[in-house]
Amino acid sequence: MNESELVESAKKVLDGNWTGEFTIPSEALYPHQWSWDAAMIAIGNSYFDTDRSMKELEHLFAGQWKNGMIPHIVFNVKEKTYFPSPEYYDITRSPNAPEHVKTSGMTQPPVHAMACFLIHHNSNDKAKTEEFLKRVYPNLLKFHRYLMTERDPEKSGLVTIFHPWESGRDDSPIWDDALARVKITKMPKFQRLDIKAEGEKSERPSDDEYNRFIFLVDLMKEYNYDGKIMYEKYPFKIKDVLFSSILYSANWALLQIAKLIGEDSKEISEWISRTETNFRKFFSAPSNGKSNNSDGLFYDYDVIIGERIMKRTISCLLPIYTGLLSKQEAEVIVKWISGADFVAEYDTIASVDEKESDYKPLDYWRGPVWINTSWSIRYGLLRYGYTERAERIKQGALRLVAEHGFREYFNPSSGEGLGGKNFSWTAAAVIDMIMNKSNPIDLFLKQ
Ligand code: 2M8
Repeated sequence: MNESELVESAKKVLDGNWTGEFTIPSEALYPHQWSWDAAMIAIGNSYFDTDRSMKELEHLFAGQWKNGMIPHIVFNVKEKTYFPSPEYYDITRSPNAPEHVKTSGMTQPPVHAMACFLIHHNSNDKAKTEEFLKRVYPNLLKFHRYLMTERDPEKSGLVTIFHPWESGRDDSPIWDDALARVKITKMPKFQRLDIKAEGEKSERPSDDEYNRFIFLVDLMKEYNYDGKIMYEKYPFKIKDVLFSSILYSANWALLQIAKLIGEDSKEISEWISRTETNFRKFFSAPSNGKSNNSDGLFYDYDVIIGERIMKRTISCLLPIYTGLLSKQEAEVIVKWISGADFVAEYDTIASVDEKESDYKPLDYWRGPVWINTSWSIRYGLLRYGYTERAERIKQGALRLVAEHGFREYFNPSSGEGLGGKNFSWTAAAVIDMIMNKSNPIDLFLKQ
C-alpha cells in the first residue's frame, strides 16, 4: 500500500467507528468514547472533516465534571458489553459528576488542547474553528486547572494519577510494585468482559491485575470520588512522566489558543514554569540509587513511598516529545532508542525495554508496539533534528499497518497485529504522520 492508499484505508476505519456522535476506539472491545483516544481521533479527522473533529471533542466535553475533570470514558448507555459499566462506576455519589451524561470517575492524559489547536491549524474555515476554540477554551482551562490543583497539591507542575487506567498504559510494569502493595480488604465480585470480546487472554492484563484495578475503583466509590479525601487516604498515587509530559505540551497549546482568542494567559505560563522547575527533581533518576548520576532517562515517582519507579518503559523516553529537554538530554534519549533496547522490528518503539525482566512481547502495555506512542516520539525526534531516526519510525509504523492491519498493538519482534482490529487511534496517527506538514510541537512552542 502506498501512502495515499493507507490514508484511504485509515479514513475507512474512522468512518466505520463513527457513531454519528463520537468515534469508538474499536468495535468488540471498546464500545464507548475514550478521552485520549477521542483527542487523537480528532487530530486524524481534522484533515478531512473539521465538523466531525469538533463534534468528537464537544461530545467528550459534555461529560466534563463540575470540578473540571474530563472523565476517561463517556458511556453510550445502550451498550452493555463493557465492564466496568456506568452502573458500576455509579458517579451519582459525587456532587461533581455531570447530571445528564454517564461517565467513568477517573481521567486520562490531556491531549485535547493540542487536538483543538490542530483542528484550527488544519481547518479551511478559520472563522468557524476560532468560534470553536472560544467555545471549548473554558473546558480546556478548567481541565488543566483541575490537574494542576486537585492532582498536584504539591504545586510541582506534575500530575498524580490514582489508577493505572488514568495513565492510559493499563498493565505497564511501572505499576506492579505499587499495585502489589494495595491491600485488597474486600475482593470485588465482577465478571470480566474484555477477555470475552476479542483476542487472546495472554494479550490482556491478568486476573490479579483486574482484581486490583476494580478494587481501586471500589475505593474511589467509597470515597465518593472526593479528590481531597483520596489524596489523603488512597493507596495508589503516582506522579506520571507521560501524563505530565503531555500536560506540559498541552499547556503550551492552551497558551497559543489563549493568545489567539484574546484570553489572559498568565495562569498557564505559571503552570509551564512550575513543570520546568520540578520535572527533573521528580523524574530524573540516579543510576544506582546512591550516586547522583542520572542515566538520562525519566522515571515515574511513587508519591506513597517517595521513590522513583526504576522500570525502563516507553514513558522514560517520552519527555522528548515535550520540547522541555536540552539538546544534550535529548541526545541521551536517542542513544537509548538507538542502542536497540527499545527498538522493535520495523524500527518502531516497544512499550517496554526488551531487557527488562517484565518484558512480554504479546501482553498489552508490557512490550508491544503502540502507534500513538511511536507517533509522539517521532515528533520529539524531529524537533531535536533526528530526522533520519524519525523517518524510520514513521516508515516502520506505516509498514506495520500495511502488513498487519490497523491493529491496537503489535508484537515487537514479528510485527504480528494484536488486540482490537480496525483501531481508531492507529488509523488517526497514520493519517497525521502522512498528512502533517509541520511538527505540532514546534507550533505549540512558538512564542
Ligand atoms: C485501554 O484501556 C481501557 C481502560 O481505560 C481498557 O483496557 O478497558 C488503554 O489502552 C487506554 O489507553 C485506551 O484509552 C483504552 C481505549 O482504547 O483502552
